[in-house]
Amino acid sequence: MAAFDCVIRGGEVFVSQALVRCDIGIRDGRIVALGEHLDAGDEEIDASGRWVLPGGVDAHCHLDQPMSDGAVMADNFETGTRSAVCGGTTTVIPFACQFKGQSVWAAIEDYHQRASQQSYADYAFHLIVSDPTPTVLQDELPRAIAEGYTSFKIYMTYEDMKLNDRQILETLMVAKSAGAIVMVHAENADCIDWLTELLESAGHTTPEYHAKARPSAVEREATHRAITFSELVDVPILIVHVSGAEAIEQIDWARRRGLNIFAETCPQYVFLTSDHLHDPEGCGHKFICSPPPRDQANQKVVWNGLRTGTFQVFSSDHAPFNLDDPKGKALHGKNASFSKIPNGIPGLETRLPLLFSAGVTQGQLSLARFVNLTSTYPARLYGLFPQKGVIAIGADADFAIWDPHATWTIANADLHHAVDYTPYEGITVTGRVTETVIRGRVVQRDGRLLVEKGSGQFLRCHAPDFDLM
Ligand code: DUC
Ligand code: ZN
Ligand code: ZN
Repeated sequence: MAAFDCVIRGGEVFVSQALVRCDIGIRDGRIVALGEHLDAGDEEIDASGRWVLPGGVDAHCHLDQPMSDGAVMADNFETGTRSAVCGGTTTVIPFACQFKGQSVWAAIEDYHQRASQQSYADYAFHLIVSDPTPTVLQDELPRAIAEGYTSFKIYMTYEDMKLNDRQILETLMVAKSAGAIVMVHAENADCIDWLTELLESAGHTTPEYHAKARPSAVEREATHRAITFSELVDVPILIVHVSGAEAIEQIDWARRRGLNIFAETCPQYVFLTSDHLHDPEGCGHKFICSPPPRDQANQKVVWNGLRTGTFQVFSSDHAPFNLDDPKGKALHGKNASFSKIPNGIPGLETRLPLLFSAGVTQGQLSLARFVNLTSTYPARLYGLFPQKGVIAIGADADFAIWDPHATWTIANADLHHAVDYTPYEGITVTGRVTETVIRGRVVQRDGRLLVEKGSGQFLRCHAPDFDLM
């Protein structure tokens, strides 16, 4: 019998925050040896000339999420996670969304059915809390947290989701007492509604007005308010999809005051600008997401935040809607006002290569920062570490094996999601994940799936680790 089920040999492996040349011995899906000249495995993977990094953890993506307006996401768990693993992501954390009037457990059960036997990647769930009734607060959430759903997202905007200030405070209290992390979508709903009405009544309905209806000030105000609630309740929070300088200023200010505020940003805030919404060929709806992409000056500030530690998490916020689909971006017709276009863009497969290329290859980010932002810190914050997010003895054998020198051009035709476009079409990147390994099994090689759907496992999350720095 061979010493290992699998040995990954000859690569440069990311261990203890740096690349070292060593072999990896895997048994029963976990890393059991790191060293030179390991004995043979039943299976051998030759990683020479390549970098072996922890598999990516995409901690913010929407898959098969029912929408209250009737829109239908293009990706389910099969197609979304197929795309994720082909981009080097081995764990996804999508959302089980509670609709108003629904119990949290009904939402959790629904999402288990959607994911069961479908996923290529391992997966956990965040909850979306849209109806914090006394039963939800006193009974359902504490029980859900105890059973491994230790993070939930709340919204300060979107009619069907938003909580008022009192509800936010009460939800934060539950997170504090039961040991969860709350992710906050920070945009001021009334300001957006008011601006939208003004713009639409003046006849301004094309996609570029989406950004004008959701300017930085509405994000700044809500970010500040969320920080204030976190301070009052004395519980850490994470601000999701931070788009630019004004929200960053609030987050940095809060940290200087000693508050434990975490922050996430996404590819759309460093690779897109609001100019993309202004498309003379009428394709601006491709780029409608909230908060909207800002301008180049804001992109620079977000890059700076990625480099210097404002951000702990870099997620895709994959929210996939087809363009020419009456259930997708064209839900209300191709010429509908910006306010009627489903929000969200795809990005599960392109998240890692985009950041690797513009960050690591081009010298804007250290490799350690890249790995922390895309794998280790999300695993820690969301209670999956050290099973996920690290290459260490005892951790799951989840790897993205990179050719750091491969140069390629992103084309939707080559991606593995079920969405009919990518907002990153035509961008040339250097660095490509050639193989993805989950619990010791090669799940994709050069874009070819080697396992059946359903090989991904559900993960229960532990308490968040707030001690990242
Ligand atoms: N904004 C969100 O808050 N969620 C999904 C997509 C989007 O654009
Ligand atoms: Zn959001
Ligand atoms: Zn989202």
